[in-house]
Amino acid sequence: MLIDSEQKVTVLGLGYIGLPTAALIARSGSKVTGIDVSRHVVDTVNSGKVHIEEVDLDGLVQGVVSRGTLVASTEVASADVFVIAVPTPHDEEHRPDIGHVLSAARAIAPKLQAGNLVILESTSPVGTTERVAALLAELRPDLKIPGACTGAADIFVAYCPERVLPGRILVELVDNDRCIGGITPRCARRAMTFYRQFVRGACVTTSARAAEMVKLVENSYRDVNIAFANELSMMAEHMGVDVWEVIRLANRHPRVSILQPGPGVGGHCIAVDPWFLVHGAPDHSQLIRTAREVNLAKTAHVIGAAEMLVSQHPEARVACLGLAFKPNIDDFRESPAVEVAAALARRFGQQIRIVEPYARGLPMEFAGTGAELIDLDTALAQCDLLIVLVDHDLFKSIPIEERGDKIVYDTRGLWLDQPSAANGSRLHRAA
Ligand code: SAJ
Repeated sequence: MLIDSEQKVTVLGLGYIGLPTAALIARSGSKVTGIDVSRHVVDTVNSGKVHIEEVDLDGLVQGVVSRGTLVASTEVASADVFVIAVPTPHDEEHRPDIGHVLSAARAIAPKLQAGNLVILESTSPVGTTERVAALLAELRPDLKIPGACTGAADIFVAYCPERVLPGRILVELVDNDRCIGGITPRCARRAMTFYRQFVRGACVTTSARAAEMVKLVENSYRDVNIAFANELSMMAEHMGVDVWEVIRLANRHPRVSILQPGPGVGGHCIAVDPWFLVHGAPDHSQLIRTAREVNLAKTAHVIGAAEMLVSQHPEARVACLGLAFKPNIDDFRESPAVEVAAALARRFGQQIRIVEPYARGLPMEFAGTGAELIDLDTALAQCDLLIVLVDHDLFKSIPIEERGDKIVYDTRGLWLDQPSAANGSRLHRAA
């Protein structure tokens, strides 16, 4: 990999993507300034520490900060390359909000010089990079901005989505292929040269609009496929069939690969990004919209089934196993497990205990409910009813001897050797 050690890079937004990206670029030799609106985040990074949990990130940040190749600031300074990695939230109606992206563009505009490269990495509705370029053109009429000028532009503007999996961010930032969309082909080529400095995966160029859509399509593809599995699980339960067995057998077909049902889809990407596509083309997105609705309905279905089970066993001590949005991580944002457990806690109060090896305390959703956080050994010793919400390795490893005498509602298909109080043929115990 070719490294330009004189290159100055500014990364705007020091969150789950921005901080690891800034640290990796700094490790590859460039001088990096990480910008964040939060003074706390800036101070934490400048002291060589991290404010987010991610495998190996603490050591990497400590190293690049102590070598002086990464510094954090609340003020944008001039640079050769600007990378925008700020959040793109959505409102109650799931409409995307690109306000932070446009604010970042406004902060960059006064610092821009001919030859600069501006890259948007935030997950964005199709057309956002063009809006960024248009805004820069409006704020800097002295510069020729791509898309808003004839002939060769003075700066380069491109879109390059991240596609990393939480828990593997540092590995995947380097190894995954990157899809790089330029406002013009020249912009894409310039951005590709930048990424090749620290990415080992292939860097493939396209237009900015196509790259924006690629990111949304990847997560929508996964959402639609999880919705298929979740719909099967509700259908199989209704028909008295074990969905896990059906999926396992169907997946023996060489061209079938069904994903796993669960209590719904969590996290801040797969449950959100499909709406960006739906809002971009509302009359042409029936399947993607319906998939979202099926995945939301699955959470409501699990809450209903769990509530019925607990009310059928008023004397039982209940343990909900897991709160994270997926296995083996400490991220509880948009987690269906939190939604289910908190609904039970609100209705049944002290009857509900929570086991979450990755939590130090219960999230605010449980405030005032009387539910208690306990460890796994205590739950196995004291509880009669187990509701499996997350497939943490720790739960997978519980042998049948320690749970065989309990009533189980297994939403993840974790313990296939034990009847479950839902999911079709393993229904006997709740009946
Ligand atoms: N899930 C199921 N059944 C499955 C697989 C997943 O119910 O068979 C659920 C999980 O339990 C979880 C949710 O889906 O609640 C999402 O988990 P995930 O591991 O599928 O994905 P994320 O949200 O951690 O990361 C995704 C990834 N996108 C794709 O796999 C297409 C990642 O590569 C993206 O970078 C990330 O979104 C992002 O930042 O957009």
